Amino acid sequence: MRKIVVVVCLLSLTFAACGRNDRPVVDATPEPTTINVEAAESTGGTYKFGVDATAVVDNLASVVVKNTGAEPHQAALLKVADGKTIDDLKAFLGSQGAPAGPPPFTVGGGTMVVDPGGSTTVTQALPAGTYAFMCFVPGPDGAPHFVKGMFAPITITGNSTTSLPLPDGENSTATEFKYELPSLKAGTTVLRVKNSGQQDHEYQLGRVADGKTADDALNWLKTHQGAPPLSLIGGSLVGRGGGTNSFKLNLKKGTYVVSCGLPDSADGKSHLEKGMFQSVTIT
Ligand SMILES: [Cu+2]
Repeated sequence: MRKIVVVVCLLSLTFAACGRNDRPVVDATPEPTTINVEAAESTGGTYKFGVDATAVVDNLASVVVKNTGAEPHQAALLKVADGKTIDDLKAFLGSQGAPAGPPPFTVGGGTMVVDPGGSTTVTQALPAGTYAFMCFVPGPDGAPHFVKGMFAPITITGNSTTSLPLPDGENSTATEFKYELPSLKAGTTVLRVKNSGQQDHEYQLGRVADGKTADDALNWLKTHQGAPPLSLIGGSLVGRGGGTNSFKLNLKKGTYVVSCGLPDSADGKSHLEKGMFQSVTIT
């Protein structure tokens, strides 16, 4: 069989057209494995992820989140710390007040919030370990969706590298307490986001509604009062210590914003309050 493949490659006079198995091993770039996550409410006030979790080859994954529900959802990824379990993670998240000891998890990436009917994809390294997809969006009663069932463990085998090659694209960074954005144009763009700070950060993207401004979006993100003047279009969660991931955007003319709502590790104030918000106008 291999002989036939090689002959076809030679005949086509372009090795690029052949599958990756035919390339020399030194040039092998892993193709991300797709993990589809469907997020929706179901009957009886429960919230569910449908995770199509096949084995992740080469520890590089594209997490594709489709929101088929009626509320905004995300699929953040928390990675259970070495020596800890999913039950330790649940116990920590369910404890009241300040839990004792260090958190039994690190931020493993995943997506930020996408509005109903929307979809967002994050491509990232997934080092071997136990993870949980979680949605932190509050429901009508204020409790986060993960408490109501939007919590899906996933085990990744393989190696533990975090330095896998991501798709080519424009680089952007998140740090305390600001973003650096490349110049962006209308059309399809791949953003590669790196956390160069000391704390975990969100890279929540929103598109400001026509007739509204970036200030309107900032005020709403701080207060959540009234109808949202922006649509939430996804983005990624990037862990401290160099967390990196990438996602594809289809930008149209208009104003977009990126923001982080995580609490500061020192004083508990939201990173948004500390200035972690930036707008960009696409012309
Ligand atoms: Cu932040």
